[in-house]
Amino acid sequence: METSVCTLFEGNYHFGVGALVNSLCRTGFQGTVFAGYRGELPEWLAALGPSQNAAGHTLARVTDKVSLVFVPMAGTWHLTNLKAALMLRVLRELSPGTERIFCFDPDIVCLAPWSFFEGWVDEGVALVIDGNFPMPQNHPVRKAWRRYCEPHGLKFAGTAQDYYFNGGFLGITRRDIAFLEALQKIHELIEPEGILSLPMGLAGAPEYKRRRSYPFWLRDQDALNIAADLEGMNLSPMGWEAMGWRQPFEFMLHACGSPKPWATNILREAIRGKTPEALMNFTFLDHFSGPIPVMSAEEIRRRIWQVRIAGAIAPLCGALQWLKRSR
Ligand SMILES: [Mn+2]
Repeated sequence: METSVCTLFEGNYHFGVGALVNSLCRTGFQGTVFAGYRGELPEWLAALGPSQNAAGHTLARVTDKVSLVFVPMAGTWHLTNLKAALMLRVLRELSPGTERIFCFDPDIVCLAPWSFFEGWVDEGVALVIDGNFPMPQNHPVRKAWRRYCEPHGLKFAGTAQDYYFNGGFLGITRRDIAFLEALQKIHELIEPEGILSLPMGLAGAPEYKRRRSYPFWLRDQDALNIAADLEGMNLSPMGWEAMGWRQPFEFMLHACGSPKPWATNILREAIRGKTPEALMNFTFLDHFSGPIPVMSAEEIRRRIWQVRIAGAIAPLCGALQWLKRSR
């Protein structure tokens, strides 16, 4: 059975794409990674001797088992709202033989054996519970989703129970393609809200939309949770451990905070009192080396020292911040 992976990136998130693909190679994944992107292709691509595939997309062979295809993403929607669109396009057009498909944020690395992911998705739509769990069925935000979507024919069944899922990961088999179709339809239903092109946090939107009391504040993640709650969805959820937010750290690591493990401001943030997340930073640095040479060995060593120094000085710098604190 063919398996494909999707991810979406722009700007310096290409570092994360390299780490994600390297992690997939190490877990035993075999297949194609489709990386939707806007802007420049990564500099590290040159080392892989890229070519063009029949569809005219840039193709790189990472190993004899793993290929990487770069798919330019049109339109103005923020890339995070294009996960369903890219996954559907892979299933219907770019890789019609694909039976299992996964979408990972580029700030995720996989640690579990790939056979685990395959078994997981064979049980149903693979999702991971978010830090904002629980969101009870009668939560006012959930109620608002229903009021908004039901007049458009969506039928809520409470499948998602009290869960609230993280938008960084999604896995489905072709059998569950209705999930992706529903997700795409939900994006289209909320498009008139005027928020799908805006960055995380909805900067640029009216003030009342830039807070959780607005039902679509986390637009892509909220859409995912609406889809999960609909009639006929067969979910296969995991808890926080799947994202590496609690032990055991064996499935994925999702570096959802900031600064990202590839950021160059780790020391500056430490001076402001922010301690780098050791597990996230060291694991990503470990995944920058290969098979894709995301960074040189020398650069990785330099960054390991930056994280060490940042971790050592941040508590003291944080303590000094308290002396200036007013509330
Ligand atoms: Mn993320």
